[in-house]
Amino acid sequence: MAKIALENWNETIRDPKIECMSRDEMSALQGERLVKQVKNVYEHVEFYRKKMDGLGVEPGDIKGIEDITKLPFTTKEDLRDNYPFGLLAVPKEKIARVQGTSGTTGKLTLASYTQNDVDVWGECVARGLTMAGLNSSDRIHVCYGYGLFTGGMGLDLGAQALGAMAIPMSSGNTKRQLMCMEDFGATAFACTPSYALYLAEAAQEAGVVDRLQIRASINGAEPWTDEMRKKIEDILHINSFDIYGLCEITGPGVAMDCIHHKGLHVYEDYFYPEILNPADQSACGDGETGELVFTTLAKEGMPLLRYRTKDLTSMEHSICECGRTLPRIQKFTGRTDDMKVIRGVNVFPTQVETALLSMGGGVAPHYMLIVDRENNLDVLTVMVEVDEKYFSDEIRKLDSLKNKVGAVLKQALGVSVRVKLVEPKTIQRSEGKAKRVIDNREL
Ligand code: DLL
Repeated sequence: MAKIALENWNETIRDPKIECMSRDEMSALQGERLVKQVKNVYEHVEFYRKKMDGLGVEPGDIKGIEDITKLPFTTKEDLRDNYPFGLLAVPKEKIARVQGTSGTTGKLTLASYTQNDVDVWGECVARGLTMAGLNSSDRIHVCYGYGLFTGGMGLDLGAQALGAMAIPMSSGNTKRQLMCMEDFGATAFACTPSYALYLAEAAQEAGVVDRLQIRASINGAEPWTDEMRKKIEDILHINSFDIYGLCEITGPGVAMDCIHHKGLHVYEDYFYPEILNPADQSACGDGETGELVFTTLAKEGMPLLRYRTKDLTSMEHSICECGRTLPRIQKFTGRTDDMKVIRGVNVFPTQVETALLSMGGGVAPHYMLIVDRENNLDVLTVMVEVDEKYFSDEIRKLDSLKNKVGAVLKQALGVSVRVKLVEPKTIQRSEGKAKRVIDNREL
């Protein structure tokens, strides 16, 4: 438990050449990488060749980063249509790792990485860890889930690239997390911000805060506020940092905030960011909110052109007090779709619908998701209408149906759900776009 001294913050830039590069030099580097990448995907990915042909754009038309607007967009639906390996730009034998996240229906969104992509990913996370004041002598307790989700593996790769010790705890079992944190002398930890606050309060309640050596926490994968950051910092006497990323682009390590907390620095040498007006895809100026769109400039396995993240934010290009010239994206104000992040897991209402329909009766596909935060942890309640045919006064039958729905939804979403069965025709029908989610968390 010792906050990192502020006078050291100017030493927390891992790659000053890149992170403090002048705008002209950065644009030249991005342009060079984009030209190569476009030629690469045109030659190796049928999907992009067709899309570019459809727009009448040839690789030769892309001469610099300013030509990016000539290129086609890629959406999560395109990934689904080409699932699992249709967007590879290399033979499958060259893929060293796959990672995944929820798709809009039953299938995952899958991303494939070559060994070089994995190394770049680790390097980007290591830049973030360095930005948080960590170095090779740190012991980083990772309580993000390990598995297809990129959280555990991403932070682990970052610790490895930094030369630090990774403690691969994965998620769950708070008591054990605290015990290991203390016993192993962890100096930093990484998890979702809501779990970080939960852990912090559990440490406080158990009276172990003073026995911990934690100096920093790295938190992301879901939206959170500055107030929440300050709460975590105050309880544990540490500095907490926001880390952003998405599986399709690389996982955590696309952007991270520095000690000044004036937005998250984007590693734009690898991931070129655009902020576009969702209505007409025109470019937003600095400070204007729009959809964040990324082009992977050097990815080999599954490169993506102008990938529409559906995350809403604004960007700032002014030089940060930390000296970095990397642009900063602000905390997210929402999404253009109805995806919710619940305990770090992306949940789409359409997944609920697909799962309910797969049950082959018992419930009607009329449902509502209600998200609350209890004791700093997200709770998802799904209200489901019971099918008229099945509606019965027998509590035993309804209880068994409720348990079945709960199990099916947990399986489909990857998070536990509270199920509330309601009578037929009680969930409000809408004439326009159905409102399927009520989010009571104040984010
Ligand atoms: O959540 C990667 C990650 C892991 C980031 C660990 C940070 C830490 P996905 O599962 O693909 O990847 O979900 C990506 O989660 O489009 C955002 O909507 C949301 N998200 C991720 N980081 C943040 C953040 C990982 N710092 C989706 N703030 C993204 C707000 C975030 N939302």
